[in-house]
Amino acid sequence: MVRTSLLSVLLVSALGLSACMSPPTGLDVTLKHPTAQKHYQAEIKPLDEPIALNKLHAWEIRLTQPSGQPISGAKIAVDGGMPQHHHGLPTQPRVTKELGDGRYLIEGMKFSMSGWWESS
Ligand SMILES: [Cu+2]
Repeated sequence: MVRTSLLSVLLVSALGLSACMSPPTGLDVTLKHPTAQKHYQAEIKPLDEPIALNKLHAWEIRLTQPSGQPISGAKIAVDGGMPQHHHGLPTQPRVTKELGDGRYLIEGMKFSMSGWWESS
């Protein structure tokens, strides 16, 4: 099982950030990180942009060795939530397809509000 370090996604909808809390400054919102044990690199990207609130959408994750060699046959668990609200993802996204070249399709992702989301 591959566990990536936390990837932060800042979702700013047309409504702007919800008034309750603003995200911390200096947040790393790059979508490419080493995995927790630093054995692999993980890069995620949404397949539909801009990301719509409260709509299911898909992401792609690409796993490589530090050398750039793609990794096939990985088991990937998707989890996440909003650190400032102490709630998780509203859905249980999962990898549904291996796309080749180290890429995997993640379906069932949904953000229920704008703000700071983290996935691991
Ligand atoms: Cu929230």
